[in-house]
Amino acid sequence: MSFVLFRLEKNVNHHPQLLVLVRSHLQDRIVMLVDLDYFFAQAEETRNPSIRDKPVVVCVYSGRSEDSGAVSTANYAARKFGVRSGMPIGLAKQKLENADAVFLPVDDAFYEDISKRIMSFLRGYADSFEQVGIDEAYLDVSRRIKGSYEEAAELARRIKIEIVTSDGLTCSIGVGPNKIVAKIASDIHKPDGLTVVKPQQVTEFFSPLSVDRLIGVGVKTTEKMRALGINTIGDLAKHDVQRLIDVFGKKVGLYFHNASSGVDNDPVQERAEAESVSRISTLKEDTRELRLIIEKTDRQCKEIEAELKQGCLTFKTVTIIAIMKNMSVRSRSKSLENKTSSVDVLIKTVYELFEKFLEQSDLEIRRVGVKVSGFARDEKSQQQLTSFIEKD
Ligand code: TTP
Ligand code: MG
Repeated sequence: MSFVLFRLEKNVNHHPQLLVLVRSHLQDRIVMLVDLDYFFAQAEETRNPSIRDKPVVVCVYSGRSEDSGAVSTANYAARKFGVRSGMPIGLAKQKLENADAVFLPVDDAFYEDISKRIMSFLRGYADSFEQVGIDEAYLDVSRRIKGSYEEAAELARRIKIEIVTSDGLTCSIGVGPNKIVAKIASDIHKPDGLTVVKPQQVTEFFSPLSVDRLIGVGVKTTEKMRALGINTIGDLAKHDVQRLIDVFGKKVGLYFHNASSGVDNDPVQERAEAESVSRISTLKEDTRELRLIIEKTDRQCKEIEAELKQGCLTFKTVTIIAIMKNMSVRSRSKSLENKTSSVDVLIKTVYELFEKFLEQSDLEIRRVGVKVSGFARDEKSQQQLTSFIEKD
């Protein structure tokens, strides 16, 4: 079959509809997308339930001045005031003036711990599993539930209950015949949503939705589409595929045509690379002396570098972890301007983070750790759609 597909792809400029037809009949699958609701902010609510009814804004502080930095995410109470991910903290504060809002710094280590636990049991529910972000994963459940959408809905309900029971978090789940349908279904009734779209319902479900709901249709593409008279996914599906190819190129044009028709054969598959690599160890004695800490973390950085080399990975985020004398756990992170694999950059960043951390705390430290994350993906494994479509 792959041979036939290859031949068709080669001739697709002449017969694009053929490829669409072949793709749509390749497989009958049931795919689920599980996305945790307002994840970082909800995680903070579980740690401190007294903030649950207030607007909660989780921020990445740049440290240059008190309010410099950006909103990472906000709970739905804050979103009602117009607060959004990526917004400057100062602007979010203006919007929430007199709203008794809570502003908190991101605590990546805490969220990753929750995420790892949830992802690991989600993986157990899937024939194949693909985590696509800290709070989001696709599950192909076709075999497990023997192709029954009723059973898929039942499984989704069980998963929702399990996540609430284990970690006190709500999520939104979309169920459909492929990843594109599952993703849009999961987004449509947030928070705490469950939306099942059977194959025969896809056209009706997609038609009225705005094109920017499709992955890869950002601000610029939406503008271009509007100029072509395309506003809804239904408009896009009806648009001549050859004209889409003329405007957006072969790959992207075909992707838009297939996606808007609810056709997507992208498999759910485990992503090979780790999300983070870390080392943690106990100091010879409880201390606040930078030199003793750095002696330990320098070694950790070199071990991390060796592990990253094996996987040809570069990293973007550096986190230091300090377990204090009283066993409380603290962490500080820095996002680098550019991805790197340099151990010197790692060592320097860890040094700066600990230097600053020691100024802010007065307890002695018992254990220290270093973690790197935000890895670049191996170019060769990026054969999927997301590698060429617009991200904004
Ligand atoms: P999302 O799932 O996109 O957003 P969310 O979980 O906060 O909200 P929703 O209910 O709409 O799913 O992102 C997951 C986490 O990733 C989010 O909690 C914080 C982080 N994040 C950022 O740090 N910056 C960003 O711009 C976005 C979009 C997310
Ligand atoms: Mg989410």
